[in-house]
Amino acid sequence: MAIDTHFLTKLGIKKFNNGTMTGLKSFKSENYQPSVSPVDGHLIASVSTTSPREYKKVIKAAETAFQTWRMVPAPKRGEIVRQYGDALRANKEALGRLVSYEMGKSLQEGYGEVQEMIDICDFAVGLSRQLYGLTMHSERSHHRMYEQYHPLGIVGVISAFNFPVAVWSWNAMIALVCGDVVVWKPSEKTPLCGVACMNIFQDVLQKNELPEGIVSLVNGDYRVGELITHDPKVALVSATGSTRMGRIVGSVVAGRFGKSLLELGGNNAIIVTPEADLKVVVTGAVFGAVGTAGQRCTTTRRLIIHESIYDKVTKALVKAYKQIVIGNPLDAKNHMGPLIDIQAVDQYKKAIEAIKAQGGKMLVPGGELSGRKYASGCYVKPCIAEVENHFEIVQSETFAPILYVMSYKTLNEAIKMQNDVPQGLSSAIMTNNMREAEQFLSAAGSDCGIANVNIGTSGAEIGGAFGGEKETGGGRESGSDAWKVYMRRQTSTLNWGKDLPLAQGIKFNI
Ligand code: UN1
Repeated sequence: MAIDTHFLTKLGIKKFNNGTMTGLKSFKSENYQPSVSPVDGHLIASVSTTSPREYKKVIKAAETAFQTWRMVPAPKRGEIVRQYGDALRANKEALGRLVSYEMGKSLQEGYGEVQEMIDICDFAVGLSRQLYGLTMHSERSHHRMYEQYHPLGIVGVISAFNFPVAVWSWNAMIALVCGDVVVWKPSEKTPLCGVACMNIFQDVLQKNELPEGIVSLVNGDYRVGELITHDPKVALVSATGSTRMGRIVGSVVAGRFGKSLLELGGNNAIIVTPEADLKVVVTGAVFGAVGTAGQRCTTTRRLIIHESIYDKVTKALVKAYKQIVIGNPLDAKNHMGPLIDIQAVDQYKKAIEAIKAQGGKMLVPGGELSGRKYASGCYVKPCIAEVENHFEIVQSETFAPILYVMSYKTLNEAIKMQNDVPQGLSSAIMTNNMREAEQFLSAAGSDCGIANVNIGTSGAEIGGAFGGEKETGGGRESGSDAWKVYMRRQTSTLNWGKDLPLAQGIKFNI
């Protein structure tokens, strides 16, 4: 499989040039880390990693940049984000290809990720004029009371391989209009996506004669992440990844009274009622389970199907799975690309073994794909397993295209099953019955951060707050009022009278 990698040059990544270091171009690193494509197994480039000494310099530059950035009026900060959005539009083709090549998702989804970045830029530009606080009526005469939001300082973003550019943007674009500066550690599996985003942003900063420390990149494995989580200079740590990682990040950051925003594992289910449209069910479930090769935190992992339509729905799914074409994700005729690496293939195979050992039955068998087309060793078949919700393997998140199916008798029982997992990110119901839909969305319904009707569990828009409950970590990123996490709230009371009345009617005469 010969892949044209011209897009790398367009993004300022010179092949095999030992990579580009951080937003601070002056640094030279001693250590390099290879980025290998799961698509064809080729080394794309080696990227320099950040040493603890370099990390300190990055933080120093970020601190200095914050002194300037926090005093730039918010709508002017929005203007910088607007320019970044324009630069992304100009680079959508190249960046979308890089996402697809370095991460392995389909080209359509690679473009979709860049579109998600553009959308959040637009959202953030509007937000830059709407960072509203409330005003309150003071109980004291000639007093005015109001609240205002100020930037926090340095925001650390630790992102995962599966959305190598969009999730950083959700955080960074909002943080930037809020007046924060951003230090980003991308996944060590997709560092070039980080380098490319940074090159584009640094161009915008340079054109506007702004300090380069406003956004920077640190690169490396979990040890670089630890530098961020332990650093009291990083006011907010926004981390996306596994529940295991989030548990550590959350407790370390809480231990130093920092703020954290966690977006962790999901175990997302769709309830299919007898009043669902079969076409909507099949499209929603298959895209939800197979899109991004099952490596979204919003991936549909469980289908809870009413017993009266169980055979019909599972038959339709088995038929649809036969149509799925797997291969080079840069080729538009393939629906599904590879998993991220060989370790992920191992996890997938182990999960299938566990399903069988715990009493599950494969309706569509899985397995690793071999042959020249799949020489990277990262391609697998999407599979469907009939299970029970309480199985240990079903209760945990396997980042792979494995869809669990199970049946239910009453909607109460289905909702209980949907909620009966440790995670709480996304959920859906397929029904045309208003009562069923409203019950699912009620306080006695889904316990997840996202609850959809007649839509799959994945593919959320940026305008809503994104995140989930329980082991998903409780954080909210992206739209709605998620911006408030990136700012500190200050309540101010101003006395414009000539006396000093005390609150609560207290008298203190001297
Ligand atoms: C993730 O998998 O971490 O809702 C993010 C979705 C995408 C984002 C997923 N918009 O599926």
